[in-house]
Amino acid sequence: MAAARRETSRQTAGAKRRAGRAPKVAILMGSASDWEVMKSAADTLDVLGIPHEALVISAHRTPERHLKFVREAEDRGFEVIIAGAGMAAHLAGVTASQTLLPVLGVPIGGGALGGIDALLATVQMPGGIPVGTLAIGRAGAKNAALFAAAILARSDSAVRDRLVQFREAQTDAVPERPV
Ligand code: AIR
Repeated sequence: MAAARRETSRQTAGAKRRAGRAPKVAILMGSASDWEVMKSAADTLDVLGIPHEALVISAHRTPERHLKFVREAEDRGFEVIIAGAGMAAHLAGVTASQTLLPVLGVPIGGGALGGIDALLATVQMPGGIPVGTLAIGRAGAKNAALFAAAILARSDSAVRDRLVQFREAQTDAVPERPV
């Protein structure tokens, strides 16, 4: 039964990939409590029309789920991985250690140290395994999505066009004077 379900979901993933709708960006988060912040990444990818998949995967609490995901990620058609976690945030670094896909880390704020703990855990990677680290919290999640879009735009002119439109709309939305 479980094997049949796995087979069906593999076939569905294959069909989506052929139809060009397979998720290109994975949004990982260490806890469902991170979704409030990481939703900014998903919303931004939606605006840019980039298919994505959000998953709760903890390097500490669900290590086997993590390993399975990261080992299959490239074959499943993901091109960029965004990883958001708080506190002792090892998710982005451990993910980067298991894949050649670009990994963008988002430190989640809150907790006793206000996100500085997650920022340092994410940004202070030893030389050899890179994680592109963004700002703490929602701005970081949004920018991780824009960074992912910029990576995809190198080989996808439709994404590049939508990124240009996004920048233009953003500029137009800034008033010349405070209201
Ligand atoms: N976390 C979960 N597993 C490993 C880590 N570092 C992080 C989550 C979340 C924080 O721990 O990313 O930001 C607190 O999780 P929770 O589930 O207690 O709210």
